[in-house]
Amino acid sequence: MLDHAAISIRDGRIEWLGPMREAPPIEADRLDVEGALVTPGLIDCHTHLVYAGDRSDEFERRLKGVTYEEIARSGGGIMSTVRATRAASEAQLRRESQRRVEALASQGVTTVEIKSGYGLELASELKCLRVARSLGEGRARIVTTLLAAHAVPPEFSGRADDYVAHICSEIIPAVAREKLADAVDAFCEGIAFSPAQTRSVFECARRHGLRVKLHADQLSNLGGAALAAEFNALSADHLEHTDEAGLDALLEAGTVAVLLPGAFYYLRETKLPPIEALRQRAIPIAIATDCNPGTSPITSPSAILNMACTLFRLTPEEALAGMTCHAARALGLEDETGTLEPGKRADLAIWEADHPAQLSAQIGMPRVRSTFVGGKLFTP
Ligand code: DI6
Ligand code: FE
Repeated sequence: MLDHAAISIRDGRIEWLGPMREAPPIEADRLDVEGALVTPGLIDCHTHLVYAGDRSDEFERRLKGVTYEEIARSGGGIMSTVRATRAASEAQLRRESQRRVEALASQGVTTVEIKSGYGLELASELKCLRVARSLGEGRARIVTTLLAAHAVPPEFSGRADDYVAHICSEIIPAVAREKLADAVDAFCEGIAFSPAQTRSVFECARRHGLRVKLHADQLSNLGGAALAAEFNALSADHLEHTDEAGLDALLEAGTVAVLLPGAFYYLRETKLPPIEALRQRAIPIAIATDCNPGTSPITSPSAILNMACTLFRLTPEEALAGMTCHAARALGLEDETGTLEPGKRADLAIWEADHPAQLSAQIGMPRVRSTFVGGKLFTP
Protein backbone atom coordinates (compact mmCIF):
# COMPACT_ATOMS: atom_id res chain seq x y z
CA MET A 1 0.00 0.00 0.00
CA LEU A 2 1.28 3.44 -0.93
CA ASP A 3 -0.42 6.50 0.53
CA HIS A 4 -0.50 9.79 -1.39
CA ALA A 5 0.82 8.10 -4.49
CA ALA A 6 0.92 9.08 -8.12
CA ILE A 7 1.11 7.04 -11.30
CA SER A 8 2.27 8.37 -14.60
CA ILE A 9 1.14 6.74 -17.82
CA ARG A 10 2.68 7.12 -21.24
CA ASP A 11 1.77 5.33 -24.46
CA GLY A 12 -0.60 3.01 -22.61
CA ARG A 13 1.99 1.84 -20.09
CA ILE A 14 2.91 2.70 -16.54
CA GLU A 15 5.92 4.96 -16.80
CA TRP A 16 6.45 5.75 -13.15
CA LEU A 17 4.77 5.27 -9.79
CA GLY A 18 5.63 6.33 -6.27
CA PRO A 19 4.99 8.99 -3.65
CA MET A 20 3.23 12.07 -5.02
CA ARG A 21 5.98 14.40 -3.79
CA GLU A 22 8.55 12.59 -5.94
CA ALA A 23 6.34 12.50 -9.03
CA PRO A 24 7.79 13.77 -12.31
CA PRO A 25 6.36 17.11 -13.45
CA ILE A 26 2.92 16.71 -15.00
CA GLU A 27 3.03 17.38 -18.70
CA ALA A 28 -0.48 16.73 -19.92
CA ASP A 29 -3.71 15.19 -18.64
CA ARG A 30 -3.89 14.81 -14.93
CA LEU A 31 -6.60 12.97 -12.98
CA ASP A 32 -7.03 13.57 -9.26
CA VAL A 33 -8.61 10.42 -7.76
CA GLU A 34 -9.21 12.26 -4.50
CA GLY A 35 -7.91 9.61 -2.13
CA ALA A 36 -9.52 6.65 -3.90
CA LEU A 37 -7.92 3.20 -3.84
CA VAL A 38 -6.11 2.21 -7.04
CA THR A 39 -5.41 -1.46 -7.76
CA PRO A 40 -4.33 -3.36 -10.84
CA GLY A 41 -7.36 -3.87 -13.10
CA LEU A 42 -9.05 -7.17 -12.23
CA ILE A 43 -8.40 -10.14 -14.51
CA ASP A 44 -11.11 -12.76 -15.00
CA CYS A 45 -8.97 -15.63 -16.27
CA HIS A 46 -11.69 -18.30 -16.76
CA THR A 47 -15.09 -17.61 -18.34
CA HIS A 48 -17.47 -19.23 -20.79
CA LEU A 49 -19.41 -16.03 -21.37
CA VAL A 50 -20.07 -16.33 -25.10
CA TYR A 51 -23.34 -18.24 -25.31
CA ALA A 52 -26.97 -17.73 -26.22
CA GLY A 53 -30.11 -18.57 -24.27
CA ASP A 54 -30.84 -18.95 -20.61
CA ARG A 55 -31.09 -21.87 -18.19
CA SER A 56 -33.10 -20.37 -15.35
CA ASP A 57 -35.69 -23.11 -15.92
CA GLU A 58 -33.02 -25.67 -14.97
CA PHE A 59 -32.26 -23.67 -11.86
CA GLU A 60 -35.92 -23.95 -10.88
CA ARG A 61 -36.00 -27.69 -11.65
CA ARG A 62 -32.89 -28.24 -9.55
CA LEU A 63 -34.52 -26.45 -6.64
CA LYS A 64 -37.29 -29.07 -6.90
CA GLY A 65 -34.73 -31.88 -6.56
CA VAL A 66 -33.73 -32.75 -10.14
CA THR A 67 -29.92 -33.09 -10.36
CA TYR A 68 -27.46 -31.43 -12.76
CA GLU A 69 -26.61 -34.88 -14.19
CA GLU A 70 -30.29 -35.83 -14.71
CA ILE A 71 -30.91 -32.57 -16.57
CA ALA A 72 -27.84 -33.20 -18.72
CA ARG A 73 -28.92 -36.76 -19.52
CA SER A 74 -32.41 -35.61 -20.58
CA GLY A 75 -30.91 -33.29 -23.22
CA GLY A 76 -30.64 -30.15 -21.10
CA GLY A 77 -27.55 -28.72 -19.49
CA ILE A 78 -24.63 -27.95 -21.79
CA MET A 79 -26.59 -29.31 -24.81
CA SER A 80 -29.41 -26.85 -24.27
CA THR A 81 -26.89 -24.01 -24.47
CA VAL A 82 -25.24 -25.64 -27.51
CA ARG A 83 -28.59 -25.67 -29.38
CA ALA A 84 -29.27 -22.00 -28.57
CA THR A 85 -25.70 -20.96 -29.41
CA ARG A 86 -25.65 -22.79 -32.75
CA ALA A 87 -29.01 -21.24 -33.69
CA ALA A 88 -28.00 -17.69 -32.77
CA SER A 89 -26.72 -15.33 -35.46
CA GLU A 90 -23.29 -13.88 -34.91
CA ALA A 91 -24.84 -10.46 -34.23
CA GLN A 92 -27.27 -11.84 -31.66
CA LEU A 93 -24.54 -13.84 -29.94
CA ARG A 94 -22.38 -10.72 -29.81
CA ARG A 95 -25.24 -8.66 -28.31
CA GLU A 96 -25.95 -11.20 -25.58
CA SER A 97 -22.29 -11.75 -24.73
CA GLN A 98 -21.35 -8.06 -24.83
CA ARG A 99 -23.70 -7.42 -21.90
CA ARG A 100 -21.73 -9.86 -19.76
CA VAL A 101 -18.37 -8.34 -20.69
CA GLU A 102 -19.75 -4.89 -19.90
CA ALA A 103 -21.03 -6.09 -16.53
CA LEU A 104 -17.55 -7.36 -15.63
CA ALA A 105 -15.82 -4.27 -17.01
CA SER A 106 -18.04 -1.90 -15.06
CA GLN A 107 -16.97 -3.75 -11.89
CA GLY A 108 -13.24 -3.30 -12.34
CA VAL A 109 -12.28 -6.08 -14.78
CA THR A 110 -9.83 -4.97 -17.47
CA THR A 111 -8.87 -8.39 -18.95
CA VAL A 112 -11.27 -11.27 -19.63
CA GLU A 113 -10.49 -14.76 -20.85
CA ILE A 114 -13.33 -16.29 -22.88
CA LYS A 115 -13.62 -19.94 -23.87
CA SER A 116 -15.58 -21.40 -26.74
CA GLY A 117 -17.24 -24.75 -26.08
CA TYR A 118 -20.93 -24.19 -26.79
CA GLY A 119 -20.53 -24.69 -30.54
CA LEU A 120 -18.91 -28.14 -30.62
CA GLU A 121 -18.73 -28.10 -34.42
CA LEU A 122 -16.27 -26.27 -36.62
CA ALA A 123 -18.46 -23.40 -37.86
CA SER A 124 -20.03 -22.70 -34.47
CA GLU A 125 -16.75 -22.87 -32.53
CA LEU A 126 -15.25 -20.40 -35.02
CA LYS A 127 -18.32 -18.18 -34.64
CA CYS A 128 -17.98 -18.14 -30.84
CA LEU A 129 -14.26 -17.34 -30.99
CA ARG A 130 -14.83 -14.55 -33.55
CA VAL A 131 -17.52 -13.09 -31.31
CA ALA A 132 -15.21 -13.36 -28.29
CA ARG A 133 -12.39 -11.58 -30.12
CA SER A 134 -14.74 -8.81 -31.25
CA LEU A 135 -15.81 -8.06 -27.69
CA GLY A 136 -12.30 -6.72 -27.10
CA GLU A 137 -13.13 -3.58 -29.02
CA GLY A 138 -14.83 -2.28 -25.89
CA ARG A 139 -13.54 -1.56 -22.47
CA ALA A 140 -11.77 -4.78 -21.58
CA ARG A 141 -9.00 -6.77 -23.19
CA ILE A 142 -10.05 -10.23 -24.35
CA VAL A 143 -8.02 -13.44 -24.39
CA THR A 144 -9.60 -16.43 -26.16
CA THR A 145 -9.38 -20.17 -25.53
CA LEU A 146 -10.63 -23.01 -27.72
CA LEU A 147 -12.68 -25.47 -25.63
CA ALA A 148 -14.02 -27.74 -28.37
CA ALA A 149 -13.37 -30.63 -25.95
CA HIS A 150 -16.08 -29.41 -23.54
CA ALA A 151 -18.70 -32.07 -24.29
CA VAL A 152 -19.42 -34.67 -26.97
CA PRO A 153 -21.91 -33.13 -29.45
CA PRO A 154 -25.04 -35.10 -30.54
CA GLU A 155 -23.54 -35.83 -33.98
CA PHE A 156 -20.84 -37.88 -32.27
CA SER A 157 -23.01 -39.40 -29.55
CA GLY A 158 -21.31 -42.54 -28.21
CA ARG A 159 -18.23 -41.81 -30.37
CA ALA A 160 -16.11 -39.53 -28.23
CA ASP A 161 -12.87 -40.82 -29.80
CA ASP A 162 -14.14 -39.86 -33.26
CA TYR A 163 -15.04 -36.38 -32.01
CA VAL A 164 -11.54 -35.98 -30.53
CA ALA A 165 -10.07 -37.04 -33.88
CA HIS A 166 -12.30 -34.42 -35.55
CA ILE A 167 -11.11 -31.75 -33.10
CA CYS A 168 -7.51 -32.61 -33.97
CA SER A 169 -7.90 -32.93 -37.74
CA GLU A 170 -10.35 -30.06 -38.38
CA ILE A 171 -11.07 -27.69 -35.51
CA ILE A 172 -7.63 -27.02 -34.00
CA PRO A 173 -5.94 -26.56 -37.41
CA ALA A 174 -8.65 -24.09 -38.55
CA VAL A 175 -8.54 -22.13 -35.30
CA ALA A 176 -4.73 -22.00 -35.43
CA ARG A 177 -4.79 -20.91 -39.10
CA GLU A 178 -7.21 -18.07 -38.35
CA LYS A 179 -5.37 -17.19 -35.12
CA LEU A 180 -8.66 -17.16 -33.22
CA ALA A 181 -7.43 -18.71 -29.97
CA ASP A 182 -4.57 -17.94 -27.60
CA ALA A 183 -4.77 -21.36 -25.90
CA VAL A 184 -6.56 -24.73 -25.94
CA ASP A 185 -8.56 -26.11 -23.00
CA ALA A 186 -10.38 -29.41 -22.36
CA PHE A 187 -12.81 -30.82 -19.80
CA CYS A 188 -11.12 -33.94 -18.39
CA GLU A 189 -13.83 -35.69 -16.41
CA GLY A 190 -15.88 -38.89 -16.23
CA ILE A 191 -18.84 -37.10 -17.86
CA ALA A 192 -16.61 -35.47 -20.50
CA PHE A 193 -13.19 -36.54 -21.88
CA SER A 194 -10.76 -39.16 -20.57
CA PRO A 195 -7.09 -38.43 -19.84
CA ALA A 196 -6.13 -40.30 -23.05
CA GLN A 197 -8.52 -38.16 -25.13
CA THR A 198 -7.31 -35.01 -23.40
CA ARG A 199 -3.73 -36.03 -24.19
CA SER A 200 -4.58 -36.28 -27.91
CA VAL A 201 -6.06 -32.77 -27.85
CA PHE A 202 -2.99 -31.41 -26.03
CA GLU A 203 -0.54 -33.10 -28.41
CA CYS A 204 -2.38 -31.54 -31.33
CA ALA A 205 -2.38 -28.11 -29.64
CA ARG A 206 1.36 -28.41 -29.12
CA ARG A 207 1.92 -29.28 -32.80
CA HIS A 208 0.11 -26.03 -33.62
CA GLY A 209 2.15 -23.98 -31.18
CA LEU A 210 -0.74 -23.34 -28.77
CA ARG A 211 -0.39 -23.36 -24.98
CA VAL A 212 -2.88 -25.45 -22.99
CA LYS A 213 -4.98 -25.24 -19.81
CA LEU A 214 -7.31 -27.81 -18.30
CA HIS A 215 -10.59 -28.26 -16.42
CA ALA A 216 -8.98 -30.72 -14.04
CA ASP A 217 -10.27 -32.84 -11.16
CA GLN A 218 -13.50 -30.86 -10.67
CA LEU A 219 -15.85 -33.76 -9.89
CA SER A 220 -13.39 -36.64 -9.55
CA ASN A 221 -9.64 -37.28 -9.58
CA LEU A 222 -8.55 -38.51 -13.01
CA GLY A 223 -5.02 -37.15 -12.60
CA GLY A 224 -5.92 -34.02 -14.55
CA ALA A 225 -3.50 -31.72 -12.73
CA ALA A 226 -0.52 -33.98 -13.46
CA LEU A 227 -1.58 -34.28 -17.09
CA ALA A 228 -1.81 -30.49 -17.40
CA ALA A 229 1.61 -30.12 -15.79
CA GLU A 230 3.12 -32.67 -18.17
CA PHE A 231 2.13 -30.36 -21.04
CA ASN A 232 3.47 -27.30 -19.25
CA ALA A 233 -0.05 -25.91 -19.00
CA LEU A 234 -0.61 -22.25 -18.22
CA SER A 235 -3.18 -23.29 -15.63
CA ALA A 236 -5.08 -26.20 -14.15
CA ASP A 237 -8.57 -25.14 -13.16
CA HIS A 238 -11.07 -26.30 -10.45
CA LEU A 239 -8.81 -28.88 -8.67
CA GLU A 240 -11.34 -29.88 -5.98
CA HIS A 241 -10.19 -33.52 -6.18
CA THR A 242 -6.48 -33.03 -6.95
CA ASP A 243 -4.10 -35.17 -4.84
CA GLU A 244 -0.58 -34.46 -3.55
CA ALA A 245 1.11 -35.95 -6.62
CA GLY A 246 -0.95 -33.64 -8.83
CA LEU A 247 0.06 -30.62 -6.76
CA ASP A 248 3.75 -31.58 -6.88
CA ALA A 249 3.48 -31.78 -10.66
CA LEU A 250 1.88 -28.31 -10.84
CA LEU A 251 4.67 -26.84 -8.73
CA GLU A 252 7.35 -28.48 -10.85
CA ALA A 253 5.78 -27.17 -14.08
CA GLY A 254 5.05 -23.67 -12.78
CA THR A 255 1.38 -24.14 -13.65
CA VAL A 256 -1.11 -21.77 -11.98
CA ALA A 257 -3.97 -23.24 -9.90
CA VAL A 258 -7.23 -21.52 -10.88
CA LEU A 259 -9.98 -21.92 -8.28
CA LEU A 260 -13.61 -21.31 -9.18
CA PRO A 261 -15.68 -20.68 -6.05
CA GLY A 262 -18.76 -19.66 -8.07
CA ALA A 263 -19.25 -23.15 -9.52
CA PHE A 264 -18.53 -24.69 -6.12
CA TYR A 265 -21.23 -22.49 -4.60
CA TYR A 266 -23.79 -22.88 -7.37
CA LEU A 267 -23.50 -26.69 -7.45
CA ARG A 268 -23.46 -26.76 -3.64
CA GLU A 269 -20.27 -28.82 -3.72
CA THR A 270 -18.71 -29.92 -0.46
CA LYS A 271 -15.26 -31.17 -1.50
CA LEU A 272 -12.96 -28.19 -1.06
CA PRO A 273 -9.90 -27.70 -3.28
CA PRO A 274 -6.61 -28.39 -1.42
CA ILE A 275 -5.99 -24.79 -0.37
CA GLU A 276 -3.53 -25.43 2.44
CA ALA A 277 -1.45 -27.84 0.32
CA LEU A 278 -1.35 -25.25 -2.48
CA ARG A 279 -0.21 -22.61 0.01
CA GLN A 280 2.48 -24.85 1.47
CA ARG A 281 3.93 -25.35 -2.01
CA ALA A 282 3.55 -21.63 -2.84
CA ILE A 283 1.73 -22.56 -6.05
CA PRO A 284 0.19 -19.36 -7.45
CA ILE A 285 -3.58 -19.41 -6.85
CA ALA A 286 -5.84 -17.50 -9.25
CA ILE A 287 -9.60 -17.16 -8.89
CA ALA A 288 -12.18 -16.47 -11.60
CA THR A 289 -15.91 -16.19 -12.17
CA ASP A 290 -16.18 -19.27 -14.48
CA CYS A 291 -19.12 -17.24 -15.89
CA ASN A 292 -21.29 -19.82 -17.70
CA PRO A 293 -25.05 -20.40 -17.97
CA GLY A 294 -25.15 -23.71 -16.05
CA THR A 295 -22.83 -23.88 -13.09
CA SER A 296 -21.75 -20.30 -12.46
CA PRO A 297 -24.06 -17.69 -14.01
CA ILE A 298 -22.12 -14.99 -12.22
CA THR A 299 -20.81 -11.68 -13.56
CA SER A 300 -19.84 -10.23 -10.20
CA PRO A 301 -16.11 -10.19 -9.39
CA SER A 302 -17.08 -8.80 -6.00
CA ALA A 303 -19.15 -11.92 -5.19
CA ILE A 304 -16.30 -14.17 -6.39
CA LEU A 305 -13.70 -12.35 -4.25
CA ASN A 306 -15.99 -12.79 -1.27
CA MET A 307 -16.71 -16.48 -2.01
CA ALA A 308 -12.98 -17.16 -2.33
CA CYS A 309 -12.66 -15.95 1.26
CA THR A 310 -15.87 -17.31 2.81
CA LEU A 311 -15.93 -20.70 1.04
CA PHE A 312 -12.23 -21.36 0.36
CA ARG A 313 -10.79 -19.39 3.32
CA LEU A 314 -8.43 -17.31 1.19
CA THR A 315 -7.32 -14.07 2.82
CA PRO A 316 -8.52 -10.84 1.16
CA GLU A 317 -4.95 -10.31 0.01
CA GLU A 318 -4.78 -13.79 -1.55
CA ALA A 319 -8.16 -13.24 -3.21
CA LEU A 320 -7.06 -9.95 -4.77
CA ALA A 321 -3.78 -11.49 -5.95
CA GLY A 322 -5.93 -14.29 -7.40
CA MET A 323 -7.79 -11.82 -9.60
CA THR A 324 -4.73 -9.76 -10.53
CA CYS A 325 -1.11 -11.01 -10.66
CA HIS A 326 -1.78 -14.76 -10.49
CA ALA A 327 -4.63 -14.46 -12.99
CA ALA A 328 -2.23 -12.68 -15.36
CA ARG A 329 0.17 -15.62 -15.06
CA ALA A 330 -2.68 -18.07 -15.77
CA LEU A 331 -3.02 -16.30 -19.13
CA GLY A 332 0.70 -16.01 -19.81
CA LEU A 333 0.39 -12.22 -19.42
CA GLU A 334 2.50 -11.79 -16.29
CA ASP A 335 4.96 -9.49 -18.06
CA GLU A 336 2.11 -7.33 -19.38
CA THR A 337 -0.48 -6.79 -16.67
CA GLY A 338 -1.67 -7.83 -13.20
CA THR A 339 0.55 -5.58 -11.09
CA LEU A 340 1.24 -1.88 -10.87
CA GLU A 341 4.84 -1.39 -11.93
CA PRO A 342 6.70 0.60 -14.54
CA GLY A 343 6.72 -1.02 -17.96
CA LYS A 344 3.43 -2.85 -17.51
CA ARG A 345 0.25 -1.94 -19.35
CA ALA A 346 -1.69 0.77 -17.58
CA ASP A 347 -4.61 -1.49 -16.56
CA LEU A 348 -6.01 0.01 -13.35
CA ALA A 349 -9.18 -0.02 -11.29
CA ILE A 350 -10.10 3.00 -9.18
CA TRP A 351 -12.33 2.14 -6.22
CA GLU A 352 -14.41 4.15 -3.79
CA ALA A 353 -12.59 2.37 -0.99
CA ASP A 354 -9.75 3.01 1.39
CA HIS A 355 -8.44 -0.50 1.96
CA PRO A 356 -8.13 -3.49 -0.40
CA ALA A 357 -9.75 -5.85 2.15
CA GLN A 358 -13.03 -4.02 1.47
CA LEU A 359 -13.04 -5.51 -2.04
CA SER A 360 -13.69 -9.00 -0.69
CA ALA A 361 -15.26 -8.23 2.69
CA GLN A 362 -18.36 -6.77 1.03
CA ILE A 363 -20.49 -7.98 -1.88
CA GLY A 364 -21.58 -5.40 -4.46
CA MET A 365 -19.55 -2.62 -2.89
CA PRO A 366 -17.22 -0.79 -3.02
CA ARG A 367 -18.05 0.74 -6.38
CA VAL A 368 -15.62 1.17 -9.21
CA ARG A 369 -15.25 4.83 -10.08
CA SER A 370 -13.35 4.18 -13.28
CA THR A 371 -10.86 1.90 -14.95
CA PHE A 372 -7.88 2.40 -17.22
CA VAL A 373 -7.38 -0.19 -19.93
CA GLY A 374 -4.04 0.21 -21.65
CA GLY A 375 -3.98 3.80 -20.46
CA LYS A 376 -7.47 4.57 -21.77
CA LEU A 377 -9.94 5.90 -19.18
CA PHE A 378 -13.41 4.36 -18.83
CA THR A 379 -16.12 5.44 -16.44
CA PRO A 380 -19.13 3.13 -15.78
N1 DI6 B 1 -17.26 -27.29 -16.06
C1 DI6 B 1 -18.39 -26.71 -15.64
O1 DI6 B 1 -18.78 -26.67 -14.50
C2 DI6 B 1 -19.04 -26.07 -16.80
N2 DI6 B 1 -18.19 -26.47 -17.86
C3 DI6 B 1 -17.18 -27.15 -17.39
O2 DI6 B 1 -16.27 -27.58 -18.10
C4 DI6 B 1 -20.48 -26.46 -17.05
C5 DI6 B 1 -21.04 -25.60 -18.14
C6 DI6 B 1 -22.54 -25.72 -18.30
O3 DI6 B 1 -23.26 -26.37 -17.54
O4 DI6 B 1 -23.02 -25.09 -19.27
FE1 FE C 1 -15.16 -23.64 -16.66
